[in-house]
Amino acid sequence: MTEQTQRTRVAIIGGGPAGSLLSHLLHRQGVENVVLERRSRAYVLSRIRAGVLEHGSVETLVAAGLGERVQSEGYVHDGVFLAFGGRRVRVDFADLTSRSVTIYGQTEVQHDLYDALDERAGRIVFEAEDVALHGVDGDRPAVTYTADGQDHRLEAEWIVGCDGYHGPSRGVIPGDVLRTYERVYPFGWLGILSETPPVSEELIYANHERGFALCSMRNEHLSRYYVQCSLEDAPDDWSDDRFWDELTTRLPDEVGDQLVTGPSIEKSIAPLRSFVAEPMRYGRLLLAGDAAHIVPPTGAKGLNLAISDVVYLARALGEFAANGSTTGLDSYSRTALDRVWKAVRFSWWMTTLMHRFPDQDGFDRRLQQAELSLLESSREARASLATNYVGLPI
Ligand code: RFL
Ligand code: PHB
Repeated sequence: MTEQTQRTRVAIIGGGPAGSLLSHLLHRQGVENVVLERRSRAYVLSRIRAGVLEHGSVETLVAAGLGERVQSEGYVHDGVFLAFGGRRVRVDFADLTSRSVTIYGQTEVQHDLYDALDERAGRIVFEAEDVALHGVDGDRPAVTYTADGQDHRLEAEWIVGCDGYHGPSRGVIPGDVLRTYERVYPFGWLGILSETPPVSEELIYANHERGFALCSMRNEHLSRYYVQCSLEDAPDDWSDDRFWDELTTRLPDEVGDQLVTGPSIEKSIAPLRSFVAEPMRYGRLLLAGDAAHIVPPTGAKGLNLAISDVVYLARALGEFAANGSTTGLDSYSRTALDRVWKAVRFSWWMTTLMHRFPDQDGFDRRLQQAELSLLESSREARASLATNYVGLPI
């Protein structure tokens, strides 16, 4: 079979939020690019994931001409609640930071990105199989793949790995260069989506002796709830009734009493992990989003980090395309990792504060209670949480 060879400036592996936003931002600067996505469009659009956009993520989408739906259909939230010991503390983002977050599902962000790609007839290859990277340590890197039964070779100036945690990009960085840092948490999150009105207008993060719970939403008719569960559990172990009972138990009575239950329309379990790969550039390969780092969902940072990585990268690649300067590309890894590690710290801290750990003793439990009590009494403690939650500057 003959191989089809094509050239582009930037080859992007992975058409999730990181890859498709990067493609869009490059296109706006006139930088030609091609996205290779392993899955079908319908599959990518059906993945239920993140729900909270930081202030800076919304600004990025708006500045990129992608703001129409997020601004009209997203829900601006000026605070969240922390629940513990049968009571609730509100962290008032508007008062503490003059900023807010927006509830707008990752699925919707992905829809907007694919629609924008269609409009400008951008190049994305869905169901690209056997993607492999070549020559990233030289100046003529290439990606080979199979699509529609045909072998292809895509030559580029730069390759960007936006292929998530399991993608092939990170693996081409030699073992003596790549450093990884990891923490695996001894529990998972069981999440459900249900066509019921959310129990609270704002998110509630609950610390309870039976484990963590989170009340979130997608809109006024669609709720997203999570409970901490064992890693040995399967979604089938959790009937809807068992889920609602457990959630109600873990919430303060005044909230549990208001909970409207109904059949789940999606139910899944996600493990929790912190992971960072350094550096985020090797030769002509750049990594962005989950390909380089994973955070537990407790701080709602995963999608937002993918967006900030891509903002830095689009700037740096735009500069290279305009005048051949590698200044931004040379500092990309350092700049991105500085922000990544702050989000890793915040997500780890929120996770540690809010969950029940299997080996936790009385001392650990008292520390959690002291920290929650501090958040209740100290404006400065709440301000620190709020500053990180609404998002550090990009
Ligand atoms: P994605 O979204 O994983 O996209 C990577 C894309 O690369 C494709 N790919 C390949 N393409 C070509 N060839 C290959 N060999 C490939 N291998 C993989 C994949 O099909 C996919 O389309 O990474 P990206 O773009 O960096 O975006 C990151 C976010 O998706 C991620 O950080 C968040 O969704 C994380 N996350 C959550 N974040 C939150 O802020 N709040 C949440 O509630 C939340 N829930 C979640 C999550 C991530 C989950 N994953 C990854 C299992 C729940 C889950 C289940
Ligand atoms: C969600 O709505 O899916 C969600 C919200 C906040 C989080 C994690 C997930 O911290």
